Amino acid sequence: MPLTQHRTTLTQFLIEERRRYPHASGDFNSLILSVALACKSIARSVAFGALGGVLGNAGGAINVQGETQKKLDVLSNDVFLRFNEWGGHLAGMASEEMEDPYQIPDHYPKGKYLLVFDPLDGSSNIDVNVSVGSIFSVLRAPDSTRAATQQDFLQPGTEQVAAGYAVYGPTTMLVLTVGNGVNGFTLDPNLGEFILTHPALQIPPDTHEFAINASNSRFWEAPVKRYVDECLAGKTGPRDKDFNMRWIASMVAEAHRILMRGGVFLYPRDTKDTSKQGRLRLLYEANPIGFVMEQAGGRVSTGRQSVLEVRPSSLHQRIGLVFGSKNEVDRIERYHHEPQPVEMHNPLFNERSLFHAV
Ligand code: AFP
Repeated sequence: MPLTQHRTTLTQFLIEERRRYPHASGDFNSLILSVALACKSIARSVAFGALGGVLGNAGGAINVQGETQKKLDVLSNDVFLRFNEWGGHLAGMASEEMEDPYQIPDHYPKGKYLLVFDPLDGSSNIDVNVSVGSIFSVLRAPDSTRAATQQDFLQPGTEQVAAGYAVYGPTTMLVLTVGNGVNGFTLDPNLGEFILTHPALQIPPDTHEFAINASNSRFWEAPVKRYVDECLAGKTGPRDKDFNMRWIASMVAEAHRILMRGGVFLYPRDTKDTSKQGRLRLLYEANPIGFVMEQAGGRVSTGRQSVLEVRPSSLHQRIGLVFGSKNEVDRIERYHHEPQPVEMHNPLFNERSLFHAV
């Protein structure tokens, strides 16, 4: 990039956004920049791969020639903690990698926000060099004068003040919403700066591309099976158009593709493990990705309702997740609300009556 060609950096973007809030203290911007710095550090570790002296997803920390090597997701969690604990903007942090919320050390000031994150999503892809990412969400702390409790984090996604992800792919990108649309920044490795390259991202409302792990099809509920079957029927079925299928098993990479060109992602609750309401986590996967999707004109649903309206009951709660092009998510929700075909049970095994309807 010629020196004379001006490009907006993430710092400039945040300062110009802040001018819309004259009374803003600047704490929020500092927090986002600390998160961005953590993502840059993780991007470097991911890029070095096996050369960097850390493990991918193989096993836990191991001792190699006296050196304790950490799994990259554990290391990424440490990076998020170290880069964000000192700034005085947080009352606490919560992560997929930590059972309980992280308490800000007493020698650092506490602040008015909560940071929730999945430090390395898709980590099972690390060893095979497939794109992975970090996901983050910013909430307001109910009381910034004390350490955050688990309850403080249990806020619906509508309460998020910012959210986004970094995707570590052919390029490293940071995608961010602060509640005023969605903007994409590409890391310039020469400058070490995130540069605004994708302003005001919008998801096309329609698509011909869906993403689901089809190996779970025997566990799907009827509305999901109906939706996928209609996509597979293509021009010969009720959708009257052919569809393409994708599955990267790295949600951040799927979300980024959908943000760039449309599509729909489904990881619905299913009957594979009825003790879980889905595979993906509500607080640090579904809510931040959902906030980005909705800010870009897309939608995010449990299949039955907006994910962002769900009041979390626990820090690591799982949830069924459908997001992407608005008209497809609307259709999937509609299928869940239509009367389901009643499976007449054999009266011999009914619990309550001979004509028990499902
Ligand atoms: P990992 O972080 O354990 O690799 O899981 C990734 C993920 O949470 C999400 O990013 C993928 O969309 C989904 O799981 C893949 O799940 P399957 O392995 O069941 O397809």
